[in-house]
Amino acid sequence: MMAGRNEDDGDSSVITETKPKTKRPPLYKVMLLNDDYTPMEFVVLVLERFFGLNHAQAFEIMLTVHKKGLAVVGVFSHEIAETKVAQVMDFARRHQHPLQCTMEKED
Ligand code: TYC
Repeated sequence: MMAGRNEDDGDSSVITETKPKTKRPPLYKVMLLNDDYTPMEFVVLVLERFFGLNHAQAFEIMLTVHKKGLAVVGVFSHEIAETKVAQVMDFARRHQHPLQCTMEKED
């Protein structure tokens, strides 16, 4: 390279900011919905079995759903969230309880 002959003379600069875009996969909230028929103890069992909560945590979240109508019980990748929803819905259906579990993309 010859001295003093750089192509960029600095007169007009084009700044192309490239953000370090590290794309993380979107996360999904898994929610339980309240209903009038599913027994409280069944919901507690679901939370212990499929979401790894201890009895006290499970009871607390069950009560939140009971009082508020719904609650987020966990946040997962799309595939894991789908599996959790399917497991809960299948378990509830097999026990003939109307318990509903849904997922929603996190903002
Ligand atoms: N509301 C139910 C009852 O009184 C209990 C319940 C809690 C049901 C949470 C569903 O997601 C639920 N037996």
